[in-house]
Amino acid sequence: MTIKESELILNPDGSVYHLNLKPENIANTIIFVGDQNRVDKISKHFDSIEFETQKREFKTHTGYYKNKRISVLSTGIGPDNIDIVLNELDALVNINLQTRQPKEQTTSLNIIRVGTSGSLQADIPVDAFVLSEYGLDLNGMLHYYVIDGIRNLDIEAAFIQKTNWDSNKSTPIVIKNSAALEKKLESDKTFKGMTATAGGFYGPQGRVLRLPVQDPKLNNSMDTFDFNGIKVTNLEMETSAIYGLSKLLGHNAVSLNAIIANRATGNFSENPGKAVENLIIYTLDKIAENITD
Ligand code: R1P
Repeated sequence: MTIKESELILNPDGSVYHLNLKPENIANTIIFVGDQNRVDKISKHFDSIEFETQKREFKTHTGYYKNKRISVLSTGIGPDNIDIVLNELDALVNINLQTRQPKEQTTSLNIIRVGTSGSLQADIPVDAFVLSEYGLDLNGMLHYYVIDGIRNLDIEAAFIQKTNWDSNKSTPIVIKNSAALEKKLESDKTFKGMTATAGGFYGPQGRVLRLPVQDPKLNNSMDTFDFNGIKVTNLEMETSAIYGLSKLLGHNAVSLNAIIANRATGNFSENPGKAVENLIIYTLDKIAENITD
């Protein structure tokens, strides 16, 4: 199968369209951040930087941290951007960009999100780290793919029943992280649970400014959801999309979030920058210690 120019768009220099990257520009282990300014906050810890580029919100630095080659890439906000980022990164490793043929031998990337998020549980305080065992997709992007093999229908059904989920909204999807990568990133510092991924910041996360929301009780029914001990720990905008597309494409993904707000208690971190910095150093050291590729 030759992939047409209209489907896999390349720039005149041969790089993939949105990310501006060529295969040699990325490491096997890639840190995703939302905010493009967070890329420098990570690469400032590198011993050396070999490559830098940016197009729109997609900024990439590749370099070495303690002899480990790592890329850090900003995805911008939301699951729609994750669709672009995962498909273009996968093309870099699993499609021959000259012949436009998928490769027979595929490569698995290690993808680690270092994000910020709001906690839904009173006992997961601001400044804590959450490692998402599951992504709970509330935004619907993944429904455009064939996802039957990656769903967790029992948890989804329980969530739909508990929240009395309105069928006009996209059906929730639950996707597991990479257990192997989780082992390499976890510690007694990481809270674990299910991260809900919304397709917006205000209404889709239950924030009311001037517009009423379809279900004002949603956050409350989410924070009391419990499926055999699996609780919805936090709410953000990327994790389920990363987990879903990574699983479908054969990559390993884990999402770590610094909790900067607690929606249950109403608290906000006094120093969110410090919370993110702590998570950055934690993640870089875990990668250097435990990921060999
Ligand atoms: C919203 O302010 C953004 O912050 C969170 C959300 O997921 C969303 O992208 O994550 P990042 O700080 O990684 O962008």
